[in-house]
Amino acid sequence: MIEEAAKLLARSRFAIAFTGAGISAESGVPTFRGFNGLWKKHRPEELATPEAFEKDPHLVWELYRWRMNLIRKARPNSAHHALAELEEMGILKAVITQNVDDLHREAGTKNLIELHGNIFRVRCTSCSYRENLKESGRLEEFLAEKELPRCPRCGSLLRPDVVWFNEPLPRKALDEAFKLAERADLVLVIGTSGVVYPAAYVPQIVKETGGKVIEINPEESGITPIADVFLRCPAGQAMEKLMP
Ligand code: BJW
Ligand code: ZN
Repeated sequence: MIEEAAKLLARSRFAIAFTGAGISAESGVPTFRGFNGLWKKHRPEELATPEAFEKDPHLVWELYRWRMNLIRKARPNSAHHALAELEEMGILKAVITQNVDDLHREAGTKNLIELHGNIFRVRCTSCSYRENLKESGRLEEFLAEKELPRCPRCGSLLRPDVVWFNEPLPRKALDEAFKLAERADLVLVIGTSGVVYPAAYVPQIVKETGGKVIEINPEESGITPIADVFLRCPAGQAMEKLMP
């Protein structure tokens, strides 16, 4: 199986990667669903919604501050590094991620498309104010604060700049992801349950337009039925073996 996948990768002319929470599991970031899929005992479908935020912004911010704090201490693992290396080698053209954890960027991936936003960015619920807390150097201060975060420009409530259920994905990122999927002759699908749309269309588009699908996941997922090669193992282990 690994040999077959390595052959497909070596022969591909336009490969992309599509990643989910499972690629960061070995970095200590909990996934949303499945084994180890604890999101502080809450279902993402219940709390990752604009309705939950409206009803109880304290609870949602408590959870996001907890996750920000956990994620900022996490380091990219061998799978993130392998993808950055494949890009450097000219084999991989882009990484399309559903993750908000910034670990692909930390690993050095340049052409990164974030479909569900980034946990280190906040934005105002009223005006156009946006801030990347890592870049502004305000992350420590932000995490130490217990009060609801307010917009420095207009005083309204700030929210995480991520995509919750029933919210549209960032237009430019989604268009770009679909275009890349149409062009790709191979997609490496790593660590996603493949049940959240429209993101999950990415590997489907690759398949429908004649490309190959290699899936890496210790469990079967929504993508497994269309996978040409299914590597049933953790991301780090599989990527180390796959590297040319
Ligand atoms: C390992 C591993 C190891 C473990 N190595 N692997 C079409 C059909 C059906 C439904 C819909 C549809 N279109 C839209 C919908 C509705 C909805 C949806 O998809 N619902 C389904 C769940 C039923 N979609 C939406 O609401 C989206 N918005 C939308 O469609 O808007 C339309 C609109 C248009 C115009 C105006 C208004 C609206 C938005 C979806 C947003 C998802 N947001 C979240 C939270 C992000 C913020 C945050 O992180 O805080 O995104 S939810 C959560 O799920 C997160 C993830 O990115 C996403 C996907 O999860 P992922 O990454 O797959 O993680 P897991 O935990 O599910 O899986 C981990 C996998 O790793 C497992 O398989 C493990 O086995 C594996 N694994 N260890 C490799 N070591
Ligand atoms: Zn504002």
